[in-house]
Amino acid sequence: MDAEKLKAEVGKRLPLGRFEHVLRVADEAVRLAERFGIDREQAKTAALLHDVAKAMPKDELRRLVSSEGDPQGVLDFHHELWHAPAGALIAEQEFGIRDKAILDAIRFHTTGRKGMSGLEQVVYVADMIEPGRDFPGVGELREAARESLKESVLACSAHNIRYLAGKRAQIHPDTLECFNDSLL
Ligand code: DGI
Ligand code: FE
Ligand code: FE
Repeated sequence: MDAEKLKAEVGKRLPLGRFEHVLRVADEAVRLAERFGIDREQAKTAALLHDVAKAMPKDELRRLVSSEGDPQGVLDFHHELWHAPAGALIAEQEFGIRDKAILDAIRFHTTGRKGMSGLEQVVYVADMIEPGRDFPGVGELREAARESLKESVLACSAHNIRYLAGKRAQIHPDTLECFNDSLL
């Protein structure tokens, strides 16, 4: 599927505001990919599909994630985490994506994980710093993304953990492992 067709199909599944976020993440992911020597086509495809499951009802997401046995154990955590593995399944089953590297970039875009590939890092960071994001500290995250992908992941991950702890939200092991691993 070419990028224009992919955009149109993703657009059918998302409310306009969310779709616009996806388009900005795709542009940001391509910029980061070019800056850090990651394949731009993989980055674009993964970014366009990263939130493809975001508008699905909770019971549908639960069903999808259960169908593969919930390998990351996200079902015991906040339902915000479910659209990431569900998105990887939709990308594979309904968009015919067979590239495991792209599917993993979708699957781990919310929590991150230890040992992320360059492609996974690009999508994870692009999702947080796309130009429509406006939260305290986003400027520093954008700053880090000018220098180093690894430093960006560390900065984004530290930000997430502070934010989640601040609102007393349960932190998924992959979120913590992403942070710990970025320190190495
Ligand atoms: O889908 P987006 O809104 O573009 O962004 P996202 O997929 O990165 O994150 C969705 C939400 O998930 C965001 O508000 C932060 C939250 N999140 C990330 N890691 C964890 C988490 N929430 C909990 N409870 N635990 C986590 O480990
Ligand atoms: Fe997301
Ligand atoms: Fe997103």
